[in-house]
Amino acid sequence: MYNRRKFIQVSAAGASLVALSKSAVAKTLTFTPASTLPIVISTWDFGIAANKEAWKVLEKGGRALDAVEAGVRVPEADMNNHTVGRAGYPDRDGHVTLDACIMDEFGNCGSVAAIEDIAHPISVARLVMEKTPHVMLVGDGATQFAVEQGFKREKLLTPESEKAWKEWLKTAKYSPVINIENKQHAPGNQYNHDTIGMLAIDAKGNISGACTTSGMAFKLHGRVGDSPIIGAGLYVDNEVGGATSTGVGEEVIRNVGSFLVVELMRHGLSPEDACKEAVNRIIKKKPETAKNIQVGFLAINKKGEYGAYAIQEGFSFAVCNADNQDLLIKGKSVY
Ligand code: SD4
Repeated sequence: MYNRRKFIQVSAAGASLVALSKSAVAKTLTFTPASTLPIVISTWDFGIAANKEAWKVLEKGGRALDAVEAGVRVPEADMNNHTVGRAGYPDRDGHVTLDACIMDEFGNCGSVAAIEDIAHPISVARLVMEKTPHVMLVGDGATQFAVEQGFKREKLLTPESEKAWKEWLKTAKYSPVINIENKQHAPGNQYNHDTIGMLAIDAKGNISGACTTSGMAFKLHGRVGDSPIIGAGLYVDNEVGGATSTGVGEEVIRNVGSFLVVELMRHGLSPEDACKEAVNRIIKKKPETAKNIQVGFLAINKKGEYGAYAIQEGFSFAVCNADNQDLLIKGKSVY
């Protein structure tokens, strides 16, 4: 999939002269040129198609919230994407359980976790935000709410996903072993990457974000990753910027990753440096674990400057604005 795309390496355009008044959290600071607004960015190469859908909203002067919802619905519907939405790989018991969250410029947020039988969890998350006094609904309650809101209830396990799961069952030990998914399948491979995290700034300068996934393939039933957790898989502060993550969610949750990235930007770091610092925090806390897993962060600040950083090579992100709707950028990484 990646070979079809021509990656564009972002240059670290010299050292920034910004001096941090707080602690010196990053040794080398990088600078990302400000982009034209509106803008939408998202994780992985399928982010290009998702961004284009979001762009239809943004170019007409629409709201970033509407753009990110429309954008991430594209991979949610994609029958070739086995890590997001309706064609996602199931858990160890053969259930497709989906996680998603959304956040707007006012700090409103909504989330669903381990929802089953509903193809567009991001839209359910938006309705949790807009129509309930809650932030998060999980499992059967989330499905019940979705059905009450008029969503179609349908079995999501596709024949292809079922085949992959049955294949996995041949060798998998049916017992909870830490990170067994990663021992069986290298981090960032086709089983375990491709969560979409999307961040947009509209023409009014307002920021929103969305994140949606089927989580780690063949996870324990009931496992929830970082993607639906506000502050872990996604965080937006309209004064500062937004961040989202992809990869092994447990490590992102432990470090409240996306919130951390936004707070680092608040204290003056560029988006790339903030992502790098969050990645380094994960590595520092669990160096042995981190060597063998993938986590990537993607961030944008209020000016439209963007950046990303990952533990392992192979992370990419898509950028779309008036100048270019097709940009795919190779994320920098520690290893
Ligand atoms: C999770 N973060 O459920 C998600 C999975 C993912 O790239 O992003 N994979 O932990």
